[in-house]
Amino acid sequence: MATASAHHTARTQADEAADEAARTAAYEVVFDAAVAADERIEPRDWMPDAYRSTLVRQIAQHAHSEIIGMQPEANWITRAPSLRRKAILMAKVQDEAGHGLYLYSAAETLGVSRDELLDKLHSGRQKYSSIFNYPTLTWADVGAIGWLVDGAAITNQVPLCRCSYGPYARAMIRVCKEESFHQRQGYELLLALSQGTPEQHAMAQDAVDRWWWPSLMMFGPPDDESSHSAQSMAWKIKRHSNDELRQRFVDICVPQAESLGLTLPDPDLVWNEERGHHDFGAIDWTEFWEVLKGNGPCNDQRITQRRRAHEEGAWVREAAAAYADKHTNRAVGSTSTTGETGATRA
Ligand code: BYC
Repeated sequence: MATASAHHTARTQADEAADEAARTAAYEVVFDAAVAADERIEPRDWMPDAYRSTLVRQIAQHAHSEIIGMQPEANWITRAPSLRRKAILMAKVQDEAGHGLYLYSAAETLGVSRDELLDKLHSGRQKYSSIFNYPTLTWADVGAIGWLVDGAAITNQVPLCRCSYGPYARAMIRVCKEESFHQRQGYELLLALSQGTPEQHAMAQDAVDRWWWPSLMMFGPPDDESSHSAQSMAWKIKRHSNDELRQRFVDICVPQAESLGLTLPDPDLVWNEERGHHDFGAIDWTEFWEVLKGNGPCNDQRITQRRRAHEEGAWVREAAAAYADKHTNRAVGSTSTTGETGATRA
């Protein structure tokens, strides 16, 4: 009897495994067809584990970049040269916090919590954009960040509005609108400096000299060294390769630099009639990989400040949780008299 029962159990397990494999294969067909038809994948849809983990990696990295990206510019809020500039800069830095929130929320739809993601950022297990490891040395850096860094971000993010994952694509629509506003304020700030005194012009040029190459690195490694691009493009998470977007950005910036009266720091930058694009000089990829390894000028400072902000914000999170508990308890307590469920009331 015992042997027959064990045999039966083994057969049942094998059957279940076969059923599971058949179900997964069927789900996969539906998923592939949705991606091929440019339909959106939504949180409750079946998706391959690797698709989910790629999205968590990219969206988390993006969210972390937004909140770490607040630091270099916040550095200038107290020293903005006028009330108008200060108000604009404060609004911009707050927008970046908002972008972080949209993105953490998009990541949460994939089954990870914000706490878990922040923990990974703080312990160095997840990345943020290389660009935010450079210092903001002068007021003109605020303009260069707006023009170049937000400009690069828009170039990268507009195609993400068509990303196959619905919540990420929808978050990008609003982010891109706000980023274009940021880009224009940076351009306007740099224009004012460029057309100002010789010292102001020199300050604007110096900022562009320092931010140009790191901005080109924001698009990620060259295509032949980009480990995730091929799969992410097949899944329509990414719509263009790193090099394609970098080229698009260079082509956009050249005429804008001319209008600004500033020079892009690349002697090899030249229009190539045959390609219909600008050729540009070699990027120092050693510098990029060093920054990713934690050896950029501000890596330690950025992560130390982020951890401190998180610790100092603990009381806010605790207060919010205590308030939510109180609210829920009150709602549950009132169930007996109203007949409503606590969950509905909360
Ligand atoms: N920095 O296979 P690849 C903003 C990593 S914030 C650091 O090409 P993928 C703003 C990459 O993660 C803008 N790491 O990767 C905020 C991978 O390593 P792992 C932030 C980089 O994902 C405040 C390895 O290199 N924007 O706008 O296919 C103020 C190989 O790369 C970087 C986004 O996050 C980098 N630059 O493509 C102002 C956009 N590049 O993960 C402005 C969303 C690459 O295997 N993200 N790596 O350890 C993306 O579009 C893509 O993730 C990337 C990289 C194009 C960045």
